[in-house]
Amino acid sequence: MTAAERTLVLVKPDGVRRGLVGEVLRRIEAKGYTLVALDLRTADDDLLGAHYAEHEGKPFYAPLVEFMGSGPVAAVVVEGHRAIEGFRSLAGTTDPTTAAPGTIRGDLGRDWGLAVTQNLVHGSDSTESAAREIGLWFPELAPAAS
Ligand code: RTP
Ligand code: MG
Repeated sequence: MTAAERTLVLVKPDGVRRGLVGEVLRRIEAKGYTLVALDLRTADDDLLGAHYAEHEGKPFYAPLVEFMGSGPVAAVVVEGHRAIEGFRSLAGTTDPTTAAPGTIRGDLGRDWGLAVTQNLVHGSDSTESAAREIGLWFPELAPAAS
């Protein structure tokens, strides 16, 4: 028996502006995962810098941080067996133009000709990044130090 996992999902500012929070949550719940935390907030540069530290120095970093701070995001902690991999599969690949139909990005996203790839959602990509990201966005959920 494997342990249930938690992953951090963000509905990015483009998804919130387009009124797609409910649609994203519907897909997560319909898949059978559980929502364990949910918060709508506009992230500051400190939080976004920590969240996207792995991308610092890349050409898309500055426009990405600017975009992600341009309005509220819905931050969600999602739980279930293999939820990290499962949500990445629901989200589809990074580029919404070529993401498979049936996925969130493939069904609902497109290229708007903007400076940064606006692709509606974020999902943690490993157990390590999920723990790190949940600690950043929901410090009250961080596991107690042993
Ligand atoms: P995410 O972290 O948002 O779940 O997306 P991801 O794993 O599919 O993509 P990642 O490589 O981690 O990149 C983070 C976000 O940066 C923007 N991006 N733009 N070449 C580009 O213009 C480019 N590459 C990445 C996207 O918003 C991507 O989701
Ligand atoms: Mg990523």
